[in-house]
Amino acid sequence: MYERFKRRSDTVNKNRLIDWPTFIGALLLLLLVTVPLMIFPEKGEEFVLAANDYITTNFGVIYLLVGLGVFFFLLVVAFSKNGWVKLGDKDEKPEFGNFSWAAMLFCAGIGSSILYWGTIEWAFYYQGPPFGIEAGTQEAIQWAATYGIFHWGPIAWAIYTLPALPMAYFYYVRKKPVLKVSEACRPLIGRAADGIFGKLIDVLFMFGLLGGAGTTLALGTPMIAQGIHSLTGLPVNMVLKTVILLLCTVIFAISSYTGLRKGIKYLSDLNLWLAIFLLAFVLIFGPTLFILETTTNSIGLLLDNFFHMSTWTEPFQNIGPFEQTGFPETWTVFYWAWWLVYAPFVGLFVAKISRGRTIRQMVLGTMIYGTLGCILFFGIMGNYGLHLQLTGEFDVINVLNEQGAPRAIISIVEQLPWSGLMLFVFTVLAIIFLATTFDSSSYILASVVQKEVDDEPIRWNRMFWAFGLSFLPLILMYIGGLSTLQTASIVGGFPLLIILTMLGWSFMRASNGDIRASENYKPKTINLDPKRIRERLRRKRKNENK
Ligand code: NM2
Repeated sequence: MYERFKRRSDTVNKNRLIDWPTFIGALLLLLLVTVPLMIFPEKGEEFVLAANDYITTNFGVIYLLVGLGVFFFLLVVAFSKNGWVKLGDKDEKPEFGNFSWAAMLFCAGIGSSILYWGTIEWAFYYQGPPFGIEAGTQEAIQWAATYGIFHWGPIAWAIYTLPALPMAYFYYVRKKPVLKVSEACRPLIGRAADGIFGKLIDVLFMFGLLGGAGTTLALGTPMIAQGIHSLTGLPVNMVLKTVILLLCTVIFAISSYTGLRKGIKYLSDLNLWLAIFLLAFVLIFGPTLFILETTTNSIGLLLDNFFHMSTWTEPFQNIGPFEQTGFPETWTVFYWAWWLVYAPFVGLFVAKISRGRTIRQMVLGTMIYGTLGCILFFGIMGNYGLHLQLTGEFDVINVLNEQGAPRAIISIVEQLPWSGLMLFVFTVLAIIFLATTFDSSSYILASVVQKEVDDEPIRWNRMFWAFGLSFLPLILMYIGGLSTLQTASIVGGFPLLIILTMLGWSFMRASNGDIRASENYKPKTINLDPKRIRERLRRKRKNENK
């Protein structure tokens, strides 16, 4: 009896931890956006597309500048005194080993989209190259193999890493048991973090993430469906897509339910091993030399042109004889916006798993492991497809243009030796990649709607957001509004540009202040005394004359 009573009162006590205004605010905002889209899909789509056009055209340059700025900022943080600060107590060892840490961070931040774009992105650039280069030329092909790596490279990972700084700092150094974006802005906005402004920041972040996850599902589900169709012959229809979505949801719900140290960790490790197997197989049994050469060449091209690519705005578009390709808006700006809506979530997650590391280890680890992982996917999967195209073994571009990207991706995998097995591995990997992104997002969404997160967010709360994450895309998939939601999330993520800047600023303010106040702080400036210098020189001359 007492036990039952105690359990009930524990639950009631735990429920007090829920931050209801944020919880309900996020739900309301979502309904506010999705219900009109359900009732007026066409008008809604028109409006969202126009808003997207307006933002990417007029503010595209800001996205590019923020991307580059964040990259430099993180390098400065990593190599300055701020980077040496330990996230945790003095003698604390990292909570997770390097492999699991890298696996978790990669699998949280990267979903099935890497299998999608990693395999096919080159084909889009092949046909629509950047910098006004003619399509199909050797130069265009080199860029086709390179641009994907840039869009999934150091700047993209820097956007992911920045929010982790203040969040990890407040959680493990200042020991505030709150995992929220608003909390990380506190040094800048003060008490407003507890008020309506703070709630708005959290709700906006949640809205962006739910929409960004919608984009992931919109890309991942048809690709998995194509894989299952090729494996089993089942027709690709709504029923199959719904079953896939539900299956993924069940997997990531279980993973999220069992928590960080069990489900999320094991699924991430499995994810990484399977990915290593796929990549090694394609590298060994595919055109190994071509893959190595093209990837190496792409890395060089990228390093040579890093600044050009990160600042290319296509400035003379539509002026005089110059035609607009829209490349920067369609690709780079879209990508930065997509990484941005995921960034606070990945930041919160990276922060949570980084106990016992220094800030410098966290920052460089995320940027380096993340970029390397993406290079592997784009270099191996992408160049395998490119090789099929160039040798004429398989006309990827034709399938892409005639039957769409999911079919083209699966057809590329079907060209591998032991195609049945490899298709199976690819499809399972896509499902797990999806699940590992969604288990950590539901974990983080649950943390944000709690006033405090003791060790892990409350279980029913984690479950609620796990199902919430796929419920909305599911409905939108039926009425055909999913692509509108994607665009809406990119538009909705616009305020995150400001929030990101606030997060960086807030970290610097807090950490600089704390470092200065700490006992073993030594100021870096040396004030030289001219009198003493003159004295020293005089003595030296005297000695020499002797
Ligand atoms: N990013 C990395 O769909 C996914 O793979 C999740 C996508 C932002 C482009 C993240």
